[in-house]
Amino acid sequence: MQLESRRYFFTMVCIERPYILLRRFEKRQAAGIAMSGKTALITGITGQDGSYLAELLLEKGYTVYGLVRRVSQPSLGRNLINHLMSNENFHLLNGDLADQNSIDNAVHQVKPDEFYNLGAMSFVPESWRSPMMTADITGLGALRCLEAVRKHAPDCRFYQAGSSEQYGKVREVPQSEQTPFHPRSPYGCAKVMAFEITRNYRESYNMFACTGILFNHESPRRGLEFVTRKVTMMAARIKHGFDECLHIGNVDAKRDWGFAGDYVEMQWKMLQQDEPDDYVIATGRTHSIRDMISLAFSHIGLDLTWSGEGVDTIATDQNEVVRVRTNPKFFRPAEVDLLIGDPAYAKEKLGWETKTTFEQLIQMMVESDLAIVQEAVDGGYAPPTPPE
Ligand code: NDP
Ligand code: GDR
Repeated sequence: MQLESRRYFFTMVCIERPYILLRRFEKRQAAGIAMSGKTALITGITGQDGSYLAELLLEKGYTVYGLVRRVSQPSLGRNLINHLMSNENFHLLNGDLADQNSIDNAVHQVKPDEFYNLGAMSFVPESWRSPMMTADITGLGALRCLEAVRKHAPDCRFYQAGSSEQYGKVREVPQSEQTPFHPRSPYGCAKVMAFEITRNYRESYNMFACTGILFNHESPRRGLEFVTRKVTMMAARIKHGFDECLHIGNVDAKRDWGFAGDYVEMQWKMLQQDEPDDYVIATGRTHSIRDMISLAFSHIGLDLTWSGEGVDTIATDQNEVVRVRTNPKFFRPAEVDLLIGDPAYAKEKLGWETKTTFEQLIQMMVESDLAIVQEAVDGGYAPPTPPE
C-alpha cells in the first residue's frame, strides 16, 4: 500500500469513522433515543408489516436493511416506506425470495443480528391461481432465508411470519400453539411448510428461530384487495358518491382482527427472549365480515339491514338503497370459516396486551380512507379503487 493511501486508510478507518459514529451516538443520546447498535434485515419491507416494523426498529436505534424486488419503475409499490428513505440508518438491498443467491449475498453483506422474514405472496385467493409461485415464495422462500442465515450469520436471530391460515379447518376453538394444522389453501399449506422448516432449523442447528402465528391484522396500510380495506375504501367512495354499492364474497366467515402497528412489536419481542419459541398473536375476539361491514358503514351514516342467505345476501340502508350485494366470484374454493386465537402464552411470556380494539381499528381505517378520497377530490384525480 502506498504511503498516501495508507495515511488515508488510517485517517478514515481509525479516526474519522469512529468519530462520525461517536457524534451520531451522542446526537441520538441527546435526543433521548436509545442506541441498540443492532442491525436487522427485513424481507417484505414494502408491505404493511414491513413498513411498521422498520419504523419500530429505527426508533429503537437499529440499522435497518430491507430486501426489495427489482421493479422496472422504482417508485412504484414503495409508497409505504418512502418516508424512511432519507433516514441514514435505513437501506434497501435488491433481492428476491425466489433467488437463493440474492438472499445469501444480503445476509453475507449485512451480517444482521436479527432477520425478519415477512415477505410472501400473502393474498389467499391468489394462491389457488398461482399455487407453484405461492409454494416457492411463501414456503421455500423461508427455507432460503434460513439457509442464508445458517451459512453466513449463524448467530443471527430469525423471525418467520406464520399465519392463522395454518389452522384452516380449525380442530379446536380457540386456536393455540398446540392446535393441529389443517390448512385450506395453497397459501396455508406453504405457511405450514415454512413453520415446520423454521422449527426444524431450530432443532437441527440450534438456531434462534421463531415463528409468530399471527391472526389477521389490519391498518390504513393494508392492501386494497384484503376485505377490511376493501370495505373501508368502498365506504369512503360511497360517502363521496363515487359508488353506490359494495360487491363482496362470503360475509359469514369470522376473523380475529387486530391492529398491525401493535402486532409488529410482538415480532420484535419474540427475538428478545432468552429462548426461541413459537407464539400465537391474536386478540381472542372474533367478528363476522357482515358485522365488520355494518360497523364500517355506520361511520359514513348508513345503518344496514341484512337479508337473504349465501350468494343472495344483500344489505339495504335506512333509505332502502341496496348498499351491499354478494358476488360468487369473491367466494373461495375452500373457506376458513372461523378464526379466533388464544393469545395466553404470548400474554404470559411477551406481556402481550391488545392495545387497539376492533371498533377503534375500523374507525381508524374508515377515517384514513375518507381522508384519502377527500384528497383525491381536492386534487381533481380519481380515488383508489379496490381490485375486482
Ligand atoms: P403484504 O402483502 O402487505 O406484503 C408482502 C411483502 O412481501 C411485500 O413487501 C412484497 O414485496 C414482498 N414480496 C412478495 N413476493 C416477494 C418476493 N418474491 N421476493 C421478495 N419479497 C416479496 O403482507 P403483510 O405485510 O400483511 O404480511 C407480512 C407477512 O405476514 C406475510 O408473510 C404474510 O403472509 C404474513 N401474515 C400476515 C397477516 C396479516 O393479517 N397481515 C397475518 C398472518 C401472516 P412487493 O412490494 O415487491 O410486492
Ligand atoms: P385472509 O384475509 O384470507 O383471512 O388472509 P382477507 O381479508 O382476504 O379475507 C378475510 C375473509 O373475508 C372473506 N371475504 C372476502 N375477502 C376478500 N379479500 N375480498 C372479498 O370481497 C371478500 N368477501 C368476503 C374471505 O372469504 C375471508 O374469509 C389474511 C392475509 O393477510 C394472509 O396473508 C394472512 O396469513 C391471514 O390474513 C391471517
